[in-house]
Amino acid sequence: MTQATLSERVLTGDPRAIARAISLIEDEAPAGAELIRRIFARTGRAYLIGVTGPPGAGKSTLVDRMTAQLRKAGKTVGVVAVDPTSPYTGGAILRDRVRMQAHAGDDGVFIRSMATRGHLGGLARATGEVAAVFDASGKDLVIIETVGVGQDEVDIVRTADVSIVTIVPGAGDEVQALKAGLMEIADIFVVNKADREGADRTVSSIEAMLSLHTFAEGDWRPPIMKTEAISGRGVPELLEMIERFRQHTAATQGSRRRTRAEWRLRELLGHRFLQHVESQILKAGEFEQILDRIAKRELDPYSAVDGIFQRTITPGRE
Ligand SMILES: Nc1nc2c(ncn2[C@@H]2O[C@H](COP(=O)(O)OP(=O)(O)O)[C@@H](O)[C@H]2O)c(=O)[nH]1
Ligand SMILES: [Mg+2]
Repeated sequence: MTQATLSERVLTGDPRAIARAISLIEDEAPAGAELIRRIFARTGRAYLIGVTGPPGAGKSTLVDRMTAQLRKAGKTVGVVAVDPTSPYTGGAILRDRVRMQAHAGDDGVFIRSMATRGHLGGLARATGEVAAVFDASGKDLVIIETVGVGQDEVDIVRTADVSIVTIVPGAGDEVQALKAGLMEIADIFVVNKADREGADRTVSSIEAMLSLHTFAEGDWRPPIMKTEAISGRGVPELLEMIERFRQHTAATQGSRRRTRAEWRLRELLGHRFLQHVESQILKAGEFEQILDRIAKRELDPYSAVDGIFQRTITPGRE
């Protein structure tokens, strides 16, 4: 498949072309960047839903239910699931195979798990690009599932059009964790596994946290929804709430997308610069030598960066 035909086929929604495109992105192949260039003008139509929360909260189950419900309403959906913390990556991928099976033969759904290969910054970038592929391929909605642990995952979700934070009953720790950061990114809270004891208590503790925050008139106050992803209970209400949020933020969606563009631009630029430094400026092994000197306190990191930066902007200088 040539680049031109690949991008054209992605734009028609061809699942095989989408799969190929995602592999190029995952491999960080130059062809992946070229593909993004070709499809970029056709992105920006899909609505991006970020779903985050601790491992085991039921995010994947919930996303499946949401997908099924959206399909019933005639919407097309792309799902990208990222779980870098899972020691069972093999298992996660296996589960996602099962998830894909459930939608086999339906071109209106595409589900993809992202492998991590150890670098999270790259993962955040790749997730955004996979979302762009789904978007360009004509999917109405793109759901991004990530484990809410690190800054990168939080960044991924923060830049979605709507961010959903999932939590499970009896999770005192998780509510603590929410305070530490997830709290500020939630547009909608979901207490999943509402069939379990303590769901109302969890709702109350989130409510208590929210009450510490003052919302100006007209501000969106994050609602707290209860769901049972296993049975699907509460999922239609959640989708309705997403729609309400979408309407509420219609006027500000542009600035949110601009923030997303800014974040991606900065990230890409930083990545490109670092790549250039590592491959063109530093000699083989020099990065490690600098690290060693910093570790031994012979060199401070600011001076190290100054030196490298000078060499980068004035090539030929040692
Ligand atoms: N009791 C109960 N279990 C659930 C519910 N939703 C998901 N689970 C189970 O929780 C486990 C983790 O679900 P999964 O979707 O993989 O969680 P993720 O790690 O957040 O993606 C699985 O065994 C699910 O069957 C629910 O509403 N109630
Ligand atoms: Mg999952």
